[in-house]
Formats: sequence, C-alpha cells, structure tokens
Amino acid sequence: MLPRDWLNTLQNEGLLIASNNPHKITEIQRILSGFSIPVFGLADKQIELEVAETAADFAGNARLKAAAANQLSGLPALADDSGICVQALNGRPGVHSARYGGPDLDDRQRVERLLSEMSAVPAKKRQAWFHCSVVILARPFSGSELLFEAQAHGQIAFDVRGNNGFGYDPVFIDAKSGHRFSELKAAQKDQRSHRGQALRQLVEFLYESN
Ligand code: ITT
Repeated sequence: MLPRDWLNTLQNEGLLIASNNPHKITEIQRILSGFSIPVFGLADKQIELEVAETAADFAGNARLKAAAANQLSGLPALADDSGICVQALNGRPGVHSARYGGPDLDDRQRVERLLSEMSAVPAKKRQAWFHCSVVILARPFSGSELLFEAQAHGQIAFDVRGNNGFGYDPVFIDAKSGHRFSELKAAQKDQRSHRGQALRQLVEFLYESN
C-alpha cells in the first residue's frame, strides 16, 4: 500500500494496539493523538491476547503480536516490542526485558535485579539503550506491513529515582537531557524515547504523500 492508502485505512478503520501493558498503551495513544486515527485497546474490543514471544529479535516479536491481533479482530493492528539493552551485559536483557529475572518479578524487582547484576560495573561502562520495534498490519495474511525502529541512548544509574514512566525508566539516564526517563514529563519522554521516535517515523511516513 502507498502511504496515502495506509493513512486512509487507519483513519477510516482505526488502529488496535496489540499490547497488554497499560503504560505502553497510554504512551502510544498519547503520541498518536492529533492525527485523526481512532486508537483502540484490546479491552475496547473485548479481545484477549497472549502471544508467545518466540522470535529472535524485537521486530519478529512485534510482527507476531500484530499478526495475532489483526487476525483476531480484522482491524489494522499495531504492536510494539521493546526493551533495554546494556552494553556491559552484551546487549542483555534485550528482547527478554519483560522476563528478565523470571516471569514472577514486577517492574521494581527487575530494576533491582539489573542494579545488582551491574553493581561492579563502573560509571564509564554503564552505557545502555532502549530499543523499540513497531509493526502495523492492516490485512490478515496480505504480507504487507509497516516496520519502524528506533533507539534511545543513555546509561544505567546506580540507584532508583523518579516517579514517572514505567519499567526500567527509574534507572535509565537519558544521554541528551542527563535526566532519568522517570524524571521527565510525559511530553519530554515522548520527545526522547525509543517509542516516540519510532512512532514519529510512522506519522511522517503516513503524511509524506499527503
Ligand atoms: P506487550 O508485549 O503486551 O506489549 P510487554 O510489557 O510484555 O507488553 P515487551 O514484551 O515489549 O512488552 O517488553 C518490554 C519490556 O521493556 C518491559 O519489561 C518494559 O518494562 C520494558 N520497556 C519497554 N519500553 C520501556 C520504556 O519506555 N520505559 C521503561 N521500560 C520499558
């Protein structure tokens, strides 16, 4: 499809966010507001979605989640697969960020585990980046998809700080602002974040031929 066709399709049919993470859904809805695209959550359509994230990379997992939601609903579906990659840990936890430390930990416990795994890593070796892959599928099995990817660079702090955001935000120091993502206002995080950057690429693509 051409960008114009994608824009018309999304504005007419809406976009289902294939995520069970309420924080992500809030961010995606916020970033996509103002473009006349109706954005739905799974609960709005009474859809239950549990997708095994078995792909080797972020794009593959985003594709699995978008395809499942698109096939179940018939609606255009967007999935975000994201995570934090730490240089000193050879890119871990990466695609396994949501399951880092085991399936029973909550966000706070995963952050504590990361700090403890990195306790001996000195300040100048704590580089890290958030990655986000966004996939949109409009028609089941059509083979036509949109994929946008972005990273936000920074480093892992030595302690937990800040009350905004979610997940690993309290230990991620954004390289540009010098602040944790958890210390930024919502609009500032969207400006800097992996998710904000990937979704702005989507918006630019949709409007490039209009
Ligand atoms: P869905 O798959 O249902 O969308 P999820 O939370 O399992 O929800 P992922 O599999 O993509 O999503 O895992 C993302 C992980 O990376 C998860 O642990 C998040 O807390 C973390 N993460 C992603 N984006 C983040 C952000 O902007 N700030 C902090 N942590 C983030």
